[in-house]
Amino acid sequence: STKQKWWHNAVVYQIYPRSFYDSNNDGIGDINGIREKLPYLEKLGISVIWLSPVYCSPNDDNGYDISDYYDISPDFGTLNDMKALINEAKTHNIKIIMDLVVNHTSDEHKWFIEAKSSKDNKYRDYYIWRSGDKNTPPNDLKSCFGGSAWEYDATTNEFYLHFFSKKQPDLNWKNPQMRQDIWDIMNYWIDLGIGGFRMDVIDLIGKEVDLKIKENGPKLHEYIQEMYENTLKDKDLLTVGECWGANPDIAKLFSSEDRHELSMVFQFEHIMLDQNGGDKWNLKPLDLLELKRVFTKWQIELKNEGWNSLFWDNHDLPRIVSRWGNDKKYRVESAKMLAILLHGMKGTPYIYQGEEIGMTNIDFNNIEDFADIEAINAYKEQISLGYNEKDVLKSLRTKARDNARTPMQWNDKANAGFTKGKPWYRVNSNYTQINVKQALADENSIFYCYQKLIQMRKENPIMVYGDYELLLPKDKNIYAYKRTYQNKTWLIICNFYEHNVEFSLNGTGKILISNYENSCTDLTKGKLRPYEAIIYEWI
Ligand code: TEU
Ligand code: CA
Repeated sequence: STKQKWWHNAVVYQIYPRSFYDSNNDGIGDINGIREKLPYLEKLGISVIWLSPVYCSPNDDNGYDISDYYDISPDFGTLNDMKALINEAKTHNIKIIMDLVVNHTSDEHKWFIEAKSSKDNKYRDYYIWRSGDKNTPPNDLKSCFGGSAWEYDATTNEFYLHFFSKKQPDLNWKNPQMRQDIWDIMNYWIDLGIGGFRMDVIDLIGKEVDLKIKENGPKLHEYIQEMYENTLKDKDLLTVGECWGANPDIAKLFSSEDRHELSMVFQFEHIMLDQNGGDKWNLKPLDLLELKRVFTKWQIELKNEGWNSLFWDNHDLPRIVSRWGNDKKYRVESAKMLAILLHGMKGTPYIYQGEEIGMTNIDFNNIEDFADIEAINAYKEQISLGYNEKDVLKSLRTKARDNARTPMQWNDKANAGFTKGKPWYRVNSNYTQINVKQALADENSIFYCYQKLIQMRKENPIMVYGDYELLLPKDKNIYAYKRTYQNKTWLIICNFYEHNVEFSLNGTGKILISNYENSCTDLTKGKLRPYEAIIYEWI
């Protein structure tokens, strides 16, 4: 029943440009570095690059604080480099989607500089101001990066809102002129030939601060529909909204075709399963039954309406092989298992740079090893609340965003071949074993598993459109599901842990992909080795 779209069988690859590849040896990855690696990405088979922000930015939050949406940060190159990237990528059958960060700007953006200068400046209302006594914020809304969401500004004796750092003031989406300026930015990039947008924390733009509503505010969908009318309409772009507060009903509001909003959203329910409550630093072990429940809910709920995105990793999350795989004894097996488990589902898969070679979390010994504002603020806050430093460092090591942001490991030479200069951030010391050169030379590498999964998706409508059904729902070790389409059935079966397990289904399986040699084909007496994962055609 779904109308087919080009992005239904696409696989997206996320690039965090600062850490991808440095072409001029200043230690910072850049746009020309991405251009050099386009043949590598074409070989992997991806159709889309989601490029984390490359706009001008003072880098309080590594580019998620934008000071000019129309130009490129000198760290990354020039606007001409960017135009060349967009056009060159097309010759490799790759579209570029830009990160659209418009919940907030940098405090160094000209709108904010104007807004701050006086209460009657014409940009004042582009941001959210409230009066209050210098030492008493207007209310107790909190910033995601710790502390109050309100910052006192002495020039005009008022507070402004910032849901992230105080250098990221929130825009006031109630202002129609502000919204028009955002549509102009979007149309500028659309006209330069990009393939779409990833929209940063887009579910925050309908906030009602006096009611303390952050996510999913009353006017959110009205704004998105207005955006569609003014920018996306008739353009056939891929749009994906980052929505930490999404449940399936909300995702359908965003992604049902007849509502004219977005292609899909990123939901984070699975990502929050190894934490207690809303606090990512409060660790708890993953329960596989919960993971099965959450994924299955999303697969079923968006079966006929809306569209799923599928991801384990991004620049805000620890490395999946270290998180829910086994990055020691079974790194290769478990990385492939996680790939097969996710890519077998219905939706558009996203791969985060380095995931395709099984890059791992990094060792952090003390707080000086962290670079990210979120980690540094969380450390200060938790220490000041009296938490034990050992415990604080343990949760940072497990969850810090820095895990994802170490330089891409290209080869076993100095700095993993990322730069000949001094890398802006630490290289993981395991680069001599884990790197692209090694992966390309080994026909059994994680890379070729991803390559094959991407190819299978292009060739098999069942992988794109087949119905999903969970099997063995009570099994605590195995994640198994089937896909059915027209007269075909596929079985995807994964051992999530490091012990051998057995299962009993029926019939015979023809192996389409497996992370082991000689996987069993008699499904009445099934056996799986540590982290074994197989996609079968089910006969
Ligand atoms: O992330 C939104 C967001 O809520 C994250 O800060 C999240 O809470 C945290 O990373 C989980 O650990 C987006 C971007 O992806 C992130 O990089 C930015 O820092 C943030 O927005 C602000 O733009
Ligand atoms: Ca550089």
